[in-house]
Amino acid sequence: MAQRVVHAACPHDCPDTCAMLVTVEGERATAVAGDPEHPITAGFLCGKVSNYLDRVYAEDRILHPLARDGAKGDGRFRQVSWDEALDRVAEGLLRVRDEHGGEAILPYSYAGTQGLIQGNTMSARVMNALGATSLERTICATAGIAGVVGTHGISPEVDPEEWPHARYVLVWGWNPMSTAPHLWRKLLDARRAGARLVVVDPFRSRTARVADEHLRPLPGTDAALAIGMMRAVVDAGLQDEDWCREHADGYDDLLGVLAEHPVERCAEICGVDPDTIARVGREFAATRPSLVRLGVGAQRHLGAPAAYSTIASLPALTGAWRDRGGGCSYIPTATAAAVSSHPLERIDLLPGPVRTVNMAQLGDALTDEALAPPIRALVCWNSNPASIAPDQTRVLAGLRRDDLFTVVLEQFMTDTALHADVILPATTQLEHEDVVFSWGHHYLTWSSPAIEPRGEALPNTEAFRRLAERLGLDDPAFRETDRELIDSMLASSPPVAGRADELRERGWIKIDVGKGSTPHAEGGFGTASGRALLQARYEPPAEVADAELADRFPLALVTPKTHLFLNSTFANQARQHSAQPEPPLFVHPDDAAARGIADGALVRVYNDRGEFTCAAHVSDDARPGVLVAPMGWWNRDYAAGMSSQATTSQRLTELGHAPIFNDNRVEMAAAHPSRP
Ligand SMILES: Nc1nc2c(c(=O)[nH]1)N[C@H]1C(S)=C(S)[C@@H](COP(=O)(O)OP(=O)(O)OC[C@H]3O[C@@H](n4cnc5c(=O)[nH]c(N)nc54)[C@H](O)[C@@H]3O)O[C@H]1N2
Ligand SMILES: Nc1nc2c(c(=O)[nH]1)N[C@H]1C(S)=C(S)[C@@H](COP(=O)(O)OP(=O)(O)OC[C@H]3O[C@@H](n4cnc5c(=O)[nH]c(N)nc54)[C@H](O)[C@@H]3O)O[C@H]1N2
Ligand code: SF4
Ligand SMILES: [Mo]
Repeated sequence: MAQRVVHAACPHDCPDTCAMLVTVEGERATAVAGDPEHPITAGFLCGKVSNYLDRVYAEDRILHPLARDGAKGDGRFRQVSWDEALDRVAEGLLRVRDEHGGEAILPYSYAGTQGLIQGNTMSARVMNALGATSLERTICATAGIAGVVGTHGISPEVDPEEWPHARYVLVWGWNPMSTAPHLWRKLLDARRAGARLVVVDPFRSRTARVADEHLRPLPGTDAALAIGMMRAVVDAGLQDEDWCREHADGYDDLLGVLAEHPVERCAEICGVDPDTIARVGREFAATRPSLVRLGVGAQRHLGAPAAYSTIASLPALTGAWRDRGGGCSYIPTATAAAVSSHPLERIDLLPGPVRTVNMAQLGDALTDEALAPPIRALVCWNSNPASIAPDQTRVLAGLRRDDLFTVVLEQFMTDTALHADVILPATTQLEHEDVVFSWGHHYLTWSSPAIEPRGEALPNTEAFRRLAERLGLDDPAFRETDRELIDSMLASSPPVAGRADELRERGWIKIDVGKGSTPHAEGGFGTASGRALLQARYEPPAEVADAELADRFPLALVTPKTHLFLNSTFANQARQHSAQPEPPLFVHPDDAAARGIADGALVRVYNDRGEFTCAAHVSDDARPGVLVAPMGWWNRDYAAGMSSQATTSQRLTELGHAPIFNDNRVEMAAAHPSRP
């Protein structure tokens, strides 16, 4: 049979944004592989996505519109036609708008696909035209972005293709072996050439396990650790004063703050040995090139914006930006934002100003009786809030409200879809066209449809186009095709304008923002002054540092990512699930012994917000006083039907408005059979 190979892009929320090659025979995709030509993908896909065809062709995919036929959450639906489904959705949304105003409608979406077109384009137009509440989409990395941008401004940062030049790498709150396996290989290249790798993480993650050295601060105390390192740098005279005076502000103030912060005091706060802090600080300053690579994990704390500003100041203080492969990387904001779908959202379609609800406060938004107008309709795509939003007890209580009209566009029957009134079947990446950005490297990737949509599935854009028609929205904006959306986005993005053909033909192009291989050797920072702003501020975590709360809830809980799921995606797929069938809770032997908990025993973990039950893995992979419950499993995998998300908080950081998932106090006890 005739065989062809189609350029696609992994759409999942991962900094690696892999270029995929899809083999198609006749009507059917028969293989997916990483593009061997792509400098980051290097010919392989990760263990989450290498069997992507199992997802596309899964028997339990939602392939037809469904209408609820039972109580919310019990999973009884009946198949309906697209016509009937769209009539119901249009009728439901118009009724809510007429009775309570457009703001009673809440859109809810995140990065289920990172495709710029299937993300939030036609959907945004429809929501804007309805005058729906605006969703603040800051559930992931914005606390850290606020922090590093405060120090070095919008920047391409250190291109991962330059990382192999580094000879000292501080991996800070990042577990790339699981969460960015292709970027990880760039650090392996550096190691092969002799780099030392130091991981900063309370948990012995896969990455920490193979590092040369592992520092284990208490969650949320990273700023204290970084201040201790900077103090040791200055005590040893290893700072790069010339570079700082030429390219940074705040140098003298920084010295003043450091003078008041002896390493020993920092060590007490973060729980890392002072000699180790001082030595690692001096090694970082004395080795060239030296690189700090921040992860997303260390910024889920109340003090994270200040912490990320502080950590980003360490490589500036030591002049690390001078060298190829030296400096600071977190998210290359300059390249990630170079191609933006924001103008496609058409905020001009809004009838007037609307309120904003933060996506991490969905629980409150759905249950707060004082909210005026109340949320009466929820339209959800590219996200699974029943699993990934904090304070699950409140989120589920909201989703179960009988007076809430819920529409979910999905590929699978997630915990969120289970609560829908109407479910619309969504295509996978092989069935629609898109352009995918990266928040880890500097490439933009094209994704062609390889096969026809399965069943009656439709791309998000097409579902919203048809809905617009049902709603009587007749602006030409609601008839633009996906290709027209892509073309206008690329044409209005200067670094890629005129390169659409190249992008489509090769599958990917590198975004060049003109900063070269050492973007800030001579300053040129994205701050207003063009100079870096040196900072050293420790703002304590909300719960971890709360001594009173610690009396009742003596343990800190962190809920990082797990190896074979991507957030809650893939947790329902047979291969991935069978490799990690149960959610583990890592418990240090001392904490287990103090509570009479044996390895493998079921434990109940609780605080004032909620509780969950799962099996204890007693191991010093956990730090004393800190429990680790990787996230992503669906609720049915937990003994009592609630996940670790039942304990997490809806509180937000001040800068960046991000949730503080890893700033969480709990207690645990053996779970008795009578109390599952
Ligand atoms: N396999 C897999 N890959 C993924 C994802 C996934 O779910 N699974 N999710 C994707 C998404 S959306 C994102 S945002 C990225 C996230 O990628 P990462 O940043 O790697 O995410 P996490 O696993 O949440 O956190 C990394 C580490 O930070 C540690 N940590 C927690 N609190 C602190 C702290 O206070 N200080 C320090 N120093 N460390 C701390 C955790 O123990 C964890 O080992 O990964 C993406 N890739
Ligand atoms: N406790 C705790 N909670 C966390 C985190 C944590 O570290 N700890 N991390 C947070 C972070 S960093 C993030 S980014 C969020 C992630 O939160 P979400 O973005 O909600 O992530 P997923 O769980 O992957 O859900 C994405 C959903 O989109 C669907 N989907 C994929 N492609 C398409 C498509 O083309 N169309 C439609 N309609 N649907 C599609 C998938 O089937 C999946 O169900 O979770 C946050 N929650
Ligand atoms: S999830 Fe990440 S590493 Fe895996 S294929 Fe997708 S982009 Fe690549
Ligand atoms: Mo994320």
